[in-house]
Amino acid sequence: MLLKPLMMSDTPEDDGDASVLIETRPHTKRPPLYKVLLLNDDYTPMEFVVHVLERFFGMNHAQAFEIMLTVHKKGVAVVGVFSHEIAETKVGQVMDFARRHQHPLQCTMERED
Ligand code: TYC
Repeated sequence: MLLKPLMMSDTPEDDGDASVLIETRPHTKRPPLYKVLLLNDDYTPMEFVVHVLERFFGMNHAQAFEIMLTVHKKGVAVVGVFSHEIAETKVGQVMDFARRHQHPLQCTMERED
């Protein structure tokens, strides 16, 4: 919210555009973050999912295998949290890579609360 400081000369008519605006909001509003989710399916090979997690999410093999198994067992897992632009890029990269290899792997994003 922007407030114009009250001046001695302030009147309803004195509303000039030379006045100083003061930012009164106490905290800077941070942009929202987005969870990138990987979904299970019955056909994508486990090794392919592990490779995706290593390639696009910077996980080591053990981390990638663990997350892949979580998705396999639970149906979905968060594989990273990013700005909107980075999350969109990751989702696009995974979806393109899966399609190029003819696997039905699905990746989506969801705004964090
Ligand atoms: N369920 C798959 C299988 O049994 C493996 C898999 C894991 C697929 C994670 C997708 O996001 C996924 N081959």
